[in-house]
Amino acid sequence: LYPNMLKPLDLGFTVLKNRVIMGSMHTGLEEAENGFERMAAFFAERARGGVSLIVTGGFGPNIRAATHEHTKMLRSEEDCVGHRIVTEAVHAEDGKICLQILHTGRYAFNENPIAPSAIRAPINAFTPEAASVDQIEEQIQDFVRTAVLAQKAGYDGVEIMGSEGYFINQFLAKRTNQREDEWGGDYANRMRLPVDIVRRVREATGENFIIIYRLSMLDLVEGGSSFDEVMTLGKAVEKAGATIINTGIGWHEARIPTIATKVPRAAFTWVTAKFREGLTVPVITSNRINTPEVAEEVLARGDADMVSMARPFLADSDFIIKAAAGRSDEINTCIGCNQACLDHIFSGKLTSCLVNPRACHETELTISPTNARKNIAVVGAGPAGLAFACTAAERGHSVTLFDAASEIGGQFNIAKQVPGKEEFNETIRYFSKRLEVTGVQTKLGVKVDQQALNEGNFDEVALATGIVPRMPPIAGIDHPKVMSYLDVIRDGKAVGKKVAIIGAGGIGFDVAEFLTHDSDASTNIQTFMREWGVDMSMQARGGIEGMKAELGEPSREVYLLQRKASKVGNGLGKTTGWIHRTGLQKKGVNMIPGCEYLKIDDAGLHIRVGNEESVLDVDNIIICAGQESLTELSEGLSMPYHLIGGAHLATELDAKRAIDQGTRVAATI
Ligand code: FMN
Repeated sequence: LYPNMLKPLDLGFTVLKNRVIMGSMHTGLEEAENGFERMAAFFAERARGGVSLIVTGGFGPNIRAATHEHTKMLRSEEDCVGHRIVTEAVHAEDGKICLQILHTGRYAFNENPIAPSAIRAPINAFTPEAASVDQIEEQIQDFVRTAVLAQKAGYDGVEIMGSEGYFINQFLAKRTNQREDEWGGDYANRMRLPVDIVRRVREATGENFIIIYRLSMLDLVEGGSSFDEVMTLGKAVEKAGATIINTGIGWHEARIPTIATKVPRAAFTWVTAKFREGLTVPVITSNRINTPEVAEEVLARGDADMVSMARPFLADSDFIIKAAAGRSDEINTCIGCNQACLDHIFSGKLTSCLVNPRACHETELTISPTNARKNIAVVGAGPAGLAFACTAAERGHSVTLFDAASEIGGQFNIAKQVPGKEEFNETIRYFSKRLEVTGVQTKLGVKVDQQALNEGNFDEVALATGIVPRMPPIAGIDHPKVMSYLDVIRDGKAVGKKVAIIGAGGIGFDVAEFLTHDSDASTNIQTFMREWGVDMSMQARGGIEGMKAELGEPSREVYLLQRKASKVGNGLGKTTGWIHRTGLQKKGVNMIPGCEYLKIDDAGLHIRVGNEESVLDVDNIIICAGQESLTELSEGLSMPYHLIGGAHLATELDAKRAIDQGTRVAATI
């Protein structure tokens, strides 16, 4: 099974037990109360699950270099005490762990960032100070000090973060480095900083310490590195003493998706493959590798020596042991949604995972065997009902799951049909296997009523009956042109060439995507790169300079309307909203905020925006104006019940809340 993925890698002074590292993620546990204990539990669970090497989230080498002013650091012998809790916990599980040193440079969210030149980043409000020569020396010393302390704290190595547009990357690229001294100008000067850092960290930590250098192989910004420069840097970093080189793709300010669910699996391993040809140290590839099959394929093809998976280890800590035991179908697969990980981090919340609410909550959300076995009915096999049923059954309860539909998944069956959301299939696959493993009795195609529940000898009931789409009170809403999103996506009803969508929340965006999408960009790497204007021949600087995005003519004319006056798509995910907006804009979708719906008739949809009235002469009007909870079963039940998921709250369809709530309620009954 997976011979390439599970093959050990001998680094000379130490052996990694397989070819998978858990990629760096700053989760917010670093700064949380009892953060070290919680990080220890989080990482130890992953080490127990078989990953060969873990990289921590980024830690700043000094306060100006850290992401925030309150970011945790490793600056003194005293700080080692906390870190030792983490390293000891990982070692106790036969794992290895490296500390990532991340200097944010001009990306720091504090008032006085420091960078090669005083050029503000488009994604930051603060303009950095250009570092003096002495200050550059101090930054290097701080990298070295952090590495030495990491070694003292028991880490097996460090990862030096040189990609994603952070400090080191800022020195490398002309875009951000306009210095005229020995740290700027030609490439030999611009790459002096990373090479010096690696060399001096190696000198200070000795031979038997892992140094991973995360190298930006494709900047995806104008004025980024050329591929020749990337190769030159790779060779220099290797010579300076790096043990392993890891792949970084895209600066944070880049406007090309690199990790969202729309990005095809393993979309960027061709870059690492090209890079690897010129090097001798092991090379790691990264981004959107989320199943053992994909990891194996990437390694078998020789694209890299190792793969990094970050979010897949939020989704499932036991990824490796399940794969090794031939139980890949039990893996909870990362769907690349970013809704509970990256979106949380960028809004100051603790990371978790939409498909696994225990991620980063290991000490707080425990699922332990029950000592009072109950007979439980769950009505509705959508995300909330599935999470509840499996968790309750895993704890030892006797669980029967009913759904009127002939398949499990609820609204996930709608989501999975939206182009770019194919990954939702994996969540349904995971749950169908987990129902089997945990022994839930599943009764599909069965519509239960109160009587059946009351007579069924159940101690408790979980009502996860979901929602119905809300029909807004617009004159003419019964017109044959009008459809609900379920008509369109679930039932595949024919839709005309000119369409108005009422409601621009997540579902409105999904429907617009569904109606305008006619390529395989979310599964075909070549199409994806063509549509986003990425050069696969390695000629363009930064991978994009001078490139044009190539898209076919849109197949439909679509209006995406909302009542609110704010920007259309404002409520979408913090780290993915721009991708959805840009994608639809490229397809010519007209987004109209502040829209009042007057009436619907044969002429189309009559609207008023400000004082202007107009008629959109559309063939169809699709309603995505929210939904209402289905709760009628709750009346007249003779036993305690729990309302979960959309049946509990229907404001927006929210799988993250549904799975979290289903799991938490089931963990406590
Ligand atoms: N990469 C870093 O190099 N340093 C970080 O501190 C870091 N923090 C992250 C935090 C979160 C919540 C996530 C989701 C990603 C973070 N990353 C960070 C990027 C990941 O290392 C990785 O490159 C990215 O998630 C793509 O890989 P994946 O598809 O396997 O998740």
